[in-house]
Amino acid sequence: MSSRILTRRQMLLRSSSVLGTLLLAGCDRLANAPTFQRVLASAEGLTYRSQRLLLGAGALAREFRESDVSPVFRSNGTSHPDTEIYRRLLENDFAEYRLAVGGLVAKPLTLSLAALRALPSRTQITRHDCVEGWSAIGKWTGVPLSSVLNLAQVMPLARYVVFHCADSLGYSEADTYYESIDLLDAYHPQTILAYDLNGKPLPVRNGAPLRLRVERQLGYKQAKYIVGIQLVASLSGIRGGKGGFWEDQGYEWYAGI
Ligand SMILES: Nc1nc2c(c(=O)[nH]1)N[C@H]1C(S)=C(S)[C@@H](COP(=O)(O)O)O[C@H]1N2
Ligand SMILES: [Mo]
Repeated sequence: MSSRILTRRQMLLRSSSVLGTLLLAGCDRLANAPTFQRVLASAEGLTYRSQRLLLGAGALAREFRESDVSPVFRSNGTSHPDTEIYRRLLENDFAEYRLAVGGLVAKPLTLSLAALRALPSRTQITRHDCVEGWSAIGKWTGVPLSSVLNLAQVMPLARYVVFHCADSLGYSEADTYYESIDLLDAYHPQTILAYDLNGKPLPVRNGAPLRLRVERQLGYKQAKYIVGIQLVASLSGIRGGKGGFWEDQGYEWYAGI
């Protein structure tokens, strides 16, 4: 590469020596090599580690100005959950809503919306990128996930945060949406449990009453309709074992932008 200006993808590829060697060696012969599939399977892990190395664990996603906010923040996936649990919560305008925080924590919590709103908040204007090819800029207000985790006192064995949602995209009501992130993203300053969009309570279509914003990852990681947060040591025991509703269908778990 002669150009001094590297794209981020080139940098990521360069920084992963295994993948770099593979690319230089030419693909035809390698496609038949028995280890090739295994290396491909680990390429996602390489991207994840390379991105962390290059961008740093604490690097911030870009934030925008008020004037950049999209006039309409469209909805994707579930836009109106039709599960029994959600119908009941919506009936009373979320007065009975409680966020349950459990798993590997010393102090399991149940938090009402009032309790969440009473905690120090953070507001950020960020761009949401969906794999289906659309983006939107929104102003999100919520409580940093780190504050909630600190209240619950995360135990040393915990490595991932799992978000359980109230909507089902599957064939049964039990097949609810879920997502997960690691603790690096969980404690990142821009990772918030958002309750407001553009200065108003979240509309149902955008995840009322509480949704995740984890700004360095793609749209499907931004879990809506969160009712439970679970700290775990491994994702293998949860549902399909891949860490999320779409991940269980083959999407990548680390969806870095
Ligand atoms: N609970 C839940 N969260 C979800 C989804 C969903 O269907 N259910 N869809 C995901 C996808 S693919 C995207 S792009 C965003 C869409 O968020 P929006 O509806 O606010 O645009 O939510 C993500 N989080
Ligand atoms: Mo998406």
